[in-house]
Amino acid sequence: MYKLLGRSTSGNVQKVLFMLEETGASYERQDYGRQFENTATAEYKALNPTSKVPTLVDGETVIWESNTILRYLAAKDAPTLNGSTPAEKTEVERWMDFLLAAVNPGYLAAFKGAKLTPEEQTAEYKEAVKDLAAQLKIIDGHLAGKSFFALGRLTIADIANAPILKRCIDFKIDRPSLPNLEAWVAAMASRAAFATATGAAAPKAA
Ligand SMILES: N[C@@H](CCC(=O)N[C@@H](CS)C(=O)NCC(=O)O)C(=O)O
Repeated sequence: MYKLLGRSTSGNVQKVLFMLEETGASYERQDYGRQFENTATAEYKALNPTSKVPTLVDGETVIWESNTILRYLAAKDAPTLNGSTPAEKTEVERWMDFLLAAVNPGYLAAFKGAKLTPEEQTAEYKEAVKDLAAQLKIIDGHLAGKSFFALGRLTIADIANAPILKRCIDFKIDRPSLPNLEAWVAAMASRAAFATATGAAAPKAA
């Protein structure tokens, strides 16, 4: 039985929940982070020195960094959720790295700035949102004619990106039309595992 430490409202915890729900793994989640004020303790830091969530405990093995957790769970429980050859793996994992390196800075800025009035928005905030829109446009172009990020099937690239990109398209920000990305988000949101992971009801099939 896996032990997942992290509050269910965290996008990075939701990635891991989505994965665990998709594979049907046996797990329990415990509330850690933010309002629970329990990640700065020596006990938690011994597991995860960053004091962030999520942390996954699998017996003696402790893993932090949500994308690393996804790679671990795929390798252990569901190898088809990653590529099988080194080349295939790059097709999957580049989109996980792109999420962290290219999307995340603008995502965090938009997330933190969501409650700002137009007068309160700084030039730095506007620049970050503009950059986020540019990164989302790249993803939209990649997803043209595709149902999944890579290999024509569900992989950890979709699982890592879904909770965060759903939030990105829901932000009330200035952005171009992103029809391929929106269709992909709708398809991810219709999966029971995603709905359970994010606490949202899955939209009824049309
Ligand atoms: N790169 C890390 C980021 C982890 C992270 O920033 N987690 C946030 C929640 S999404 C956090 O721990 N925030 C502080 C808290 O909840 O106490 C990962 O992907 O696991």
